[in-house]
Amino acid sequence: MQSEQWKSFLAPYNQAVEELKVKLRGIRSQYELEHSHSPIEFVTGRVKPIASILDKAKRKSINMNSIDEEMQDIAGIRMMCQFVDDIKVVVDMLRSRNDLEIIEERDYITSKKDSGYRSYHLVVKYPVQTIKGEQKLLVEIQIRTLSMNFWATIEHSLNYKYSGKIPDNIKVRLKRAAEAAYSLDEEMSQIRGEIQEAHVIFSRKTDKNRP
Ligand code: 0O2
Repeated sequence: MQSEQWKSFLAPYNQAVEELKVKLRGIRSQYELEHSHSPIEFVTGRVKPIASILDKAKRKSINMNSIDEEMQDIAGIRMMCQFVDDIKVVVDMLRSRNDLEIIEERDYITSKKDSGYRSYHLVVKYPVQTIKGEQKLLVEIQIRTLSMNFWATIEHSLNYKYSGKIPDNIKVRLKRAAEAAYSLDEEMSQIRGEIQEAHVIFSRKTDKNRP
């Protein structure tokens, strides 16, 4: 594809990511208005860079003519939660939405990846309105706790640094770190009530100080 072709191919994916970020961040704002615990801490999104699309297509022998069907994460959304239990709440919330259709679910929390990676992945079909009509696109939504995200971000950078060949001794440490991150999640779940009360008190206090 030439540069102009890439631009028009990726434009609806950009639109999907921007729209979903606004919509999903809106859920958090609604919880904040009600001073109740939001299962969503923050939301990020990105369109896969062209180099990564080409690299993945090569790695997985994906035909460029069917890339929109075969590559499910050209558009990607990440939703970060405080607690492991929040992930299920977010997944249920997404299942009940009528602006997207869930195509596939991958639970890397119950069955973590070999690397130690944990996250809940949903592949959804999301309709974007374009000047040429509606276009339904695949979007991958990754839902994870803050500590799963911390681990994944670090591991992703190391993978990049070592071009996918992380030395064995670091791999072992990363697996240990993944378990430590999961223990942190479990500990936090145990004191969830305390943490939530503190949040409510704190958000009321900051609200009072606002004009
Ligand atoms: P990006 O955008 O740089 O994050 P595959 O891509 O082969 O792993 P598949 O079937 O395409 O697998 O989809 P899957 O399993 O849902 O994983 C795709 C994305 O999940 C990856 O995207 C990562 O974001 C994340 N992921 C999966 N496994 C790991 C892992 O072991 N470590 C980390 N840090 N992230 C992981 P990309 O393609 O890496 O791109």
